[in-house]
Amino acid sequence: THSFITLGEAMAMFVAKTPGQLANIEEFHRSLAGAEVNVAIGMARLGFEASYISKVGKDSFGQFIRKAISKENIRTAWISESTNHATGFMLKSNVTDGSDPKVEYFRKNSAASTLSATDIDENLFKTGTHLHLTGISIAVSSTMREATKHALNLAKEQGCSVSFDTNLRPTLWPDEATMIANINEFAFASDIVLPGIEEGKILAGSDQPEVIADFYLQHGVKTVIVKLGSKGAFFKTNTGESGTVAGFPVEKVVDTVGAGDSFAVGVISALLDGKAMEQAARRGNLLGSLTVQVRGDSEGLPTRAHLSTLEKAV
Ligand code: CKP
Ligand code: MG
Repeated sequence: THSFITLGEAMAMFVAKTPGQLANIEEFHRSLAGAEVNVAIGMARLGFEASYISKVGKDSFGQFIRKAISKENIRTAWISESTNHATGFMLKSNVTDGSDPKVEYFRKNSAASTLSATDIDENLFKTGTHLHLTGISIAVSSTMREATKHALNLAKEQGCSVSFDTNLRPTLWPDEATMIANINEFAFASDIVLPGIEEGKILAGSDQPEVIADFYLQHGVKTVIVKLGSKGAFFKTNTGESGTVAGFPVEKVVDTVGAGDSFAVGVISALLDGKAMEQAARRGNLLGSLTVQVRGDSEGLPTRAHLSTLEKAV
């Protein structure tokens, strides 16, 4: 079996029950958030052995995260506990027009932000097949950035493939130039890079999917998939294969957050299943379309049986 590894910060997420400014919301629904844990959930639901490296606080949010993760059959052995830093959380607004919701983070100096390179167990990578990283982990803190770097190096040493979702979060960076330099450094060192078109504009300086892809391919990346939202995705590989895959029609967009993570699950799982690039991009679109139809980040992610039914239908 293929074993999947990821690293990041999981948070309790409070989603507003009603539309309006977060300051005015009285009722929230709690769920789980964190780009990397979202991907781990998707992979575990599809039957992959998934390991998640993280840190939580010695508090109720930490307990909630641990429980939610073990319920998804993700290995929790690499989730450590901080005794003096609290688990981070976030708020998310409720939108009704399909626009991107507002998010507000309460994660500065969080338990996960104290994760460091010494928390990474080398042995995990000896049996690993694939490592997924995102630009959020490297924005959270310098120690988490070092931990991420260490994981990346171990994965490469052990022959694990590496995917990188650029996931730009400007509010977590001191300035745009620092963000671009750091994100691109990690992207260039990865095998598969998954930027959104808006992210590509900032990182590669072009709004043309192919120019964005070429930018990363020229820096040694093997495969680039540019996410085009409802328009689908553009992929290009270093062997010259390229194409655009249309998005899946969605009746009503409820909440766009988490779509990128679901897209990553589709792509990575399909590649580990031995599918061709075009089918991988198609599965990415399919899973992204499921997630935009629910308010949570991972509630829309399918089991293996559900995915098989959906893929037979298209
Ligand atoms: O790029 P996506 O909308 O797929 O990512 C959403 C996640 O980790 C969400 O779970 C949120 O907690 C975050 O990105 C973040 O830290 O912004
Ligand atoms: Mg994203």
